Amino acid sequence: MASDPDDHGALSSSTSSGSVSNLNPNLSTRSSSPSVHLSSATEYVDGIKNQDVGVLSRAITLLESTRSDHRETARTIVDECLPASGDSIRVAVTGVPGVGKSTFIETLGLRLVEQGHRLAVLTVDPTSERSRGSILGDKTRMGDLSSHDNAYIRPSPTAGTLGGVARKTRETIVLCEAAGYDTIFVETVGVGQSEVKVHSMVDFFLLLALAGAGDELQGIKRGIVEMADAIAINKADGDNVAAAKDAQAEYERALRLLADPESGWDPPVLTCSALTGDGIPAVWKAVEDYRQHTHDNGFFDAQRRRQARHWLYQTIEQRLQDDFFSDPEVEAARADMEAAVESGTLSSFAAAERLLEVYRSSGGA
Ligand SMILES: Nc1nc2c(ncn2[C@@H]2O[C@H](COP(=O)(O)OP(=O)(O)OP(=O)(O)O)[C@@H](O)[C@H]2O)c(=O)[nH]1
Ligand SMILES: [Mg+2]
Repeated sequence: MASDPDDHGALSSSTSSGSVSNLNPNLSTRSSSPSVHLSSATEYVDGIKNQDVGVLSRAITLLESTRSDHRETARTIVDECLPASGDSIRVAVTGVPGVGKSTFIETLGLRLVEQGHRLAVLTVDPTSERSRGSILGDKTRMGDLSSHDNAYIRPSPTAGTLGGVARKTRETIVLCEAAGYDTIFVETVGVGQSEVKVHSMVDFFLLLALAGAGDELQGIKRGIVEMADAIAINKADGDNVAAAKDAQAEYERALRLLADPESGWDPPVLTCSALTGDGIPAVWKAVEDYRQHTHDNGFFDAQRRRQARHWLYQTIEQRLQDDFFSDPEVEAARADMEAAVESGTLSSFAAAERLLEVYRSSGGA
């Protein structure tokens, strides 16, 4: 149960908008229901189960809200959707900025929806500071996909800590599955901590990489390569095909040095072009083969159970942190404690104990 050092809970989420109507106004453009006010969680759940995209979008907006009454309703919605969720494949698409994640999702996604799959695309963005422009940019990049009836694209919430954003993404997966989406793609934006969070909510972790593997392997943390269930060298097109093959061999060598994964699955290294579509079906075949393999050996369900346990504790941590940092008495005492720690008159540990004492005696615990 690792705590996230960058995660300050309510410290930063308190700067986000508390009003549902202000959040993500550029959501689904295909809302099929009029914007009537839905009051009860049951109405939301019914709408979601009826595959009403407008209701789904508004339920996700509730999840993202910082208002406690919204969160309360959202928690009930998630609870009631849970039994209808889970029948899906959840795939993380990761890789350095510009590797082609969005283009890859667009190309593969279009194939899948045309085969009759229902696809939800979510993003986890640890920077949390993206301008509206780049979010709209992503939607434009996935233009054909986002206008398809079988696809639902939901950008990351624009505010909140990584821990908070990850929890919301995890809950959003539940709602999307209850709304009948059988394939979930989670695109991570940026590299580092976000991959670790996303790894704990997906069945399959796809790492996109680029040719120039020598440099590339150093840029991508070893831990991220270790999490990969497949690596696809993207942009294997035009003059870049030979370099992509070299990179493929290099990654294969790198993978051989790693311990065998617990899934018993041998992660393949493939090449593809999200632009031309070359090699994309083979990447999807790897996902399907993995699914079959891990269903047969029990790893698929075991991993989901472990993830559910992980999120139990993540949620507790997050809630405790939020409660602590939003406590007015803690808030009032913090500046003095910080000053004492900085001037060396009090140790960090003693100051922490005092703040926790303030929290407990204010009725927080
Ligand atoms: N030649 C070539 N270009 C590609 C390919 N895939 C993506 N690109 C281009 O690479 C650029 C970045 O692609 P994106 O799909 O936005 O990359 P991303 O990984 O989603 O980027 P971020 O979301 O910013 O992290 C765009 O200009 C794409 O057109 C490919 O297979 N071949
Ligand atoms: Mg992208």
